[in-house]
Amino acid sequence: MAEDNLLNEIAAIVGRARRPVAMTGAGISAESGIPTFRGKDGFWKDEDVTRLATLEGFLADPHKVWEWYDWRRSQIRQTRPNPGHFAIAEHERLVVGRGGSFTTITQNIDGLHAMAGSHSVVELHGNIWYSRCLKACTTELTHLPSTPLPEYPPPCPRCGDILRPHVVWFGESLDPLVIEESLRLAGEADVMLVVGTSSQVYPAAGLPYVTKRAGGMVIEINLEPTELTYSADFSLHGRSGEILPDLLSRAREFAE
Ligand code: BV8
Repeated sequence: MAEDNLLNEIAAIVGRARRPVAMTGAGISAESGIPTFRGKDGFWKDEDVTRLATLEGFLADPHKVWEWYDWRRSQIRQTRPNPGHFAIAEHERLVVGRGGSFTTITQNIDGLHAMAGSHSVVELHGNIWYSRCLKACTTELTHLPSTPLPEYPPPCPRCGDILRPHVVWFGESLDPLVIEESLRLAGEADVMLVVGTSSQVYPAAGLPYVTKRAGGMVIEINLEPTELTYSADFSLHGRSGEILPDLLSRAREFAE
């Protein structure tokens, strides 16, 4: 764990920030028991998940891809937010209560930030509890809260064709409005906390550089160095479920 005076130096910066943003990845949910994308977790039934998480992979075998997503849904269903999620939600309340703004931009599709009480959340890559008609017979989303699903792939309740998970797959563009909002937030942020992401997947991985170019500070929290570490103003190595509660409670001492 970083020594006290470094943590206090960072806490002072975070505590004084009026427009902080948190940008999170799979690592913040790892301590809730949800596997990350890389490393040993990057496979499901010996399938490379980055091949499954593509439109081509889905069209090739909608049943198998839905089986994978529903397995992940069943995993997520058994999890709860961890102290890292709660610390971010608490800090949002503190900053907003002082007249500032705080948004969590997440790459995760598990919904745990909202479950922990975060109100302002931008889900860059969608949400595993929602689906939409593959043929786009409507723009309406279908909420599928229960798991396991009765059948794979689930039918569209409107046209009877098949539903797809409401997530962004590799090779698919993000919702332009979501990109616009996340770029605006990153450009206005005085501090960006980048938590639990390997910083490999774009355009999400580009957001910290937007903050830096606009004069904001980037603080990385990760178990290990990443592609962002060199450019970050500070990099704290350790578990987000331990670092975030400590750092953000110290930040409250410096809040103006
Ligand atoms: C796009 C949702 C424009 C689905 C995800 C070739 C062809 C097509 C596209 C590309 C291409 N080459 C590059 C691209 C762009 C591509 C990309 O960036 N690829 C990478 C791999 C090079 N991006 C895209 O395709 C994006 N769209 O660019 O559109 C376009 C269109 C067509 C053609 C070109 C461009 C869409 C990307 C979105 C993909 N969807 N998820 C689902 O979840 O099923 S991505 C998925 O992986 C996550 O959402 C996340 O974004 C991403 C990375 O995962 P991380 O969150 O970082 O997690 P990871 O496992 O990697 O790392 C965990 C980290 O946590 C580690 O650093 C670890 O140390 C740390 N950690 C672990 N435990 C803890 C911890 N830290 C702290 N505490 C702990 N306890």
